[in-house]
Amino acid sequence: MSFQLPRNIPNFSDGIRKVENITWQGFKGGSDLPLYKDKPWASPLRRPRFYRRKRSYLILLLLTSIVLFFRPWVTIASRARRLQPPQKVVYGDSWEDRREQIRQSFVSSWDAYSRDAWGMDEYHPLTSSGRNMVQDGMGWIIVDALDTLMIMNLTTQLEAAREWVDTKLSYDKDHNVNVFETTIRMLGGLLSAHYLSKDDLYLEKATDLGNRLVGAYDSASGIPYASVNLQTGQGEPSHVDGGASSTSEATTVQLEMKYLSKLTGEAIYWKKAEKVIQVVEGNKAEAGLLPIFVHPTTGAFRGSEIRLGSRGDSYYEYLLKQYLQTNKKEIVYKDMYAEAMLGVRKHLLKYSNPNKLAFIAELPQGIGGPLSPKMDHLVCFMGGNLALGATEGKTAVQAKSRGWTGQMEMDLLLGGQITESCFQMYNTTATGLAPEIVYFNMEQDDATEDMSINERDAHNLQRPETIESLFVMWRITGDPKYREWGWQIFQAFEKWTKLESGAYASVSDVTRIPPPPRNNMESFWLAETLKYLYLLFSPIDLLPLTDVVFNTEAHPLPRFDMEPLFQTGWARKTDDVKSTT
Ligand code: DMJ
Repeated sequence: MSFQLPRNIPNFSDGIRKVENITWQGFKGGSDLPLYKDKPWASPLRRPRFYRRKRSYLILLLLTSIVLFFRPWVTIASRARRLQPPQKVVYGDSWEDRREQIRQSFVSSWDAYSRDAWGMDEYHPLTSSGRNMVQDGMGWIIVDALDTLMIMNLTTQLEAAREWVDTKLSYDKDHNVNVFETTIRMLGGLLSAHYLSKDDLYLEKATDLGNRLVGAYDSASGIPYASVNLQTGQGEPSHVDGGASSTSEATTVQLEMKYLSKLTGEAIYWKKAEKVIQVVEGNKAEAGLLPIFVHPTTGAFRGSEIRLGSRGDSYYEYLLKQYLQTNKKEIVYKDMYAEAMLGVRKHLLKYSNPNKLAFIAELPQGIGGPLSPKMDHLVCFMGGNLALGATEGKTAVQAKSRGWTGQMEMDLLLGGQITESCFQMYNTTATGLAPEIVYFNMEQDDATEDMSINERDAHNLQRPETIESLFVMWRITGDPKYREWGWQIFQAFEKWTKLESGAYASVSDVTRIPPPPRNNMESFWLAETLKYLYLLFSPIDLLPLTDVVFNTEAHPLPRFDMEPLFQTGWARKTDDVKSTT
């Protein structure tokens, strides 16, 4: 079968030639970022290479002798190693070769899934089996991967996937599903597939699903319940957390619902989604930083815990992206985003010791309470998000030519710093894979490690956030170090998460060699991690950041004009906006 490429998807081979001819004036070597971190051996404080090598041999000899002598008593004191320079780059693989290797990893993952668990919602690669979340499945893996199949031009695989969607996929299930996950993965996946292919099948399925999801918003406040029954449309409060919904879940459905309105001309999805932001904004959270639970009945926050990791993260992503989605007309979201980023700087941004890595900490008891130096890998989307907020999708060179402010410069710089810290979450472990959570060292002590890992947090689910930031930073700055870092991470995935069967699996401990595999492959491995890796090595005019917004599951959706169908249906009461300064 064939599908039509949208106008921004160029002929691949042409595109590759184009990107390799581009000269990134003003960004050679990332001159905006600290040199010693980019190129550890280029610092003027370092001694010449020959001396370093000799000294290294001596140190190695000494350490080997000590270890051999004391071996029975040696224990591993820390689970994260010292900061390392990025691994030596092996030249010879062109960007195009690397992109093809990433495509082959996708094919291998997809073939294994197709062989072992075709059509099932979960894939268990160790037992070569799968499981459905609802009877006969809801397309969890297939629908989430449709647009990656298109972007990678995998037409045979896409044909089978489309056939499954056409003949097997039904959302008419008497079953409760998570509203957020179903929206970002299924609705987002179908809408993106429609955007890229213009195939009406995907829009029909998306509209059917959207109609089943809207019932979730019929709460007293308009905040969606955590779950909804797909057959009855009845919302269901969370069974834990006092029935409260996650803040990030309630506020990360807007891009999908609004685009569905745009495509169908039906305002209902738009209004339901928009109302959620109006309600949370009405709580006037200090410094624009929202507690991580919100009650669907009252619309009030539950508790005071603040973080940009789980349950908080994508609220901040969708503020910015809602502003971008409707061609920068909805200033209300830009204002809220700017306020929140000031709040992040004032209350959450810290630098570790000894290497001053930037990280975004947590406030378990809210503003004014003690700070926790914990950072989820989930927070790593913030590197790219800050850069995207600074240039609004343009390259930094383009953005700096007009209306560039000090704040934008600072946000771009911070985006680079957070991305680097996230890269170090990979670069400092034995496997080169990041754990789920790290704790940064804020003490002024003699510690040699900037971060440590608790045993319970040492797993890796093949999450995308760091790769996502590397992709956005590369697109915006043109600094090739982001591609090199992405390549290093990809090689660690190849080395430690690929099974003999060709499948890829999560691992349970990134500090162990070899890391024990887990019997799971998340759908976002195909939908996000491999897609962002592929785009990192693709031409920059493939899905330009000036034309699309990626939803939080990496499904590209177009930017569009609201008029004449829709308008922002609410306004902030500016008098009430709390200052963060
Ligand atoms: C994905 O479902 C989305 O990226 C979401 O925003 C966060 N969690 C996973 C990936 O880690």
